[in-house]
Amino acid sequence: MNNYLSISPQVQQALDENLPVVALESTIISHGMPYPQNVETALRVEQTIREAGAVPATVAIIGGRLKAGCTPDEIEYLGRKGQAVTKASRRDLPVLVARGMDGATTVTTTMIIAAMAGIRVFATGGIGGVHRGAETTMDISADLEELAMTPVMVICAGAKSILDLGLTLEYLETKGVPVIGYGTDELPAFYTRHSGFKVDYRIDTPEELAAAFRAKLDMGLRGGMLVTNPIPEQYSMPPEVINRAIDQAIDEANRQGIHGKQVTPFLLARVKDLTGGDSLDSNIQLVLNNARLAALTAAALQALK
Ligand code: PSU
Ligand code: MN
Repeated sequence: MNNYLSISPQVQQALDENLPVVALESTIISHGMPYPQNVETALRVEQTIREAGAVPATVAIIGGRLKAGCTPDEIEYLGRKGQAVTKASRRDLPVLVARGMDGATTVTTTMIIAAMAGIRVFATGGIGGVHRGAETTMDISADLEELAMTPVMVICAGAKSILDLGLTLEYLETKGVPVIGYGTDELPAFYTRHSGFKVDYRIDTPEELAAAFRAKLDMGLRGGMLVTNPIPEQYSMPPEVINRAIDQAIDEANRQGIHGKQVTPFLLARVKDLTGGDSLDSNIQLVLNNARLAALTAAALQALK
């Protein structure tokens, strides 16, 4: 525990009673979706986790405090402020905290704060990874480094093909991060169930996900585990539609010289606009799907203690 962490009373109680807790990120709220769908979705995701028998802990930085568990008012605040909230990765924490600022947590910082609070399972939409063209830009998300060092299981819907999925898998292999397909042998590509790339292992039950992660923790192996859960078939998008939008968004980003931490939010917003909101519906559904799996997995992990 440290002086900068604030665990909400509900989350603290759940941790004290060894109840399952699922962490959620806040960059998906501020930078990943438009208002008001972002706030509606964040609250629905929390409700889905409760219905599946776990306690949600939305993570954010508010007034310089690292929050494990946000109130609905805090979620509303982050959602309204949107891109005006600092997107906070690992390197942003020292100054944001010292200055008492707000920050929306990415996968990286959500993992950091979840681990500080003793939360082991985290659900989100998509992770950052190795960007296309990284051989010249060196744009590789800090999320991959965090997965290599922080003991939190991240349940996502794979990665968007705004990234180079093949290089992202290579990087995770180098860093020793297990990549699991939930009910699939193939890495899902966020909006679609297929990418053409194989995952390391297919696992079909929350109990086996929990057992694998428990074994990793017990062996003292550093780092997390990446679980990729394909979007439900009925919400998946035609690959040509989504890939055309992604190619155009990347082209625009290159022409406009977008770089650094702006790249991912720029691409997410452009893809959403170019697909006329269809991608937002898919995005919402896959997050709900990941939240359910995370709640069941967190419960299975508690049962092993
Ligand atoms: N990918 C998505 N949706 C998101 C993000 C990524 O499909 O909301 C967010 C997450 O918070 C992720 C972050 O951790 O973007 C990665 O940013 P970067 O690529 O700058 O590391
Ligand atoms: Mn980047």
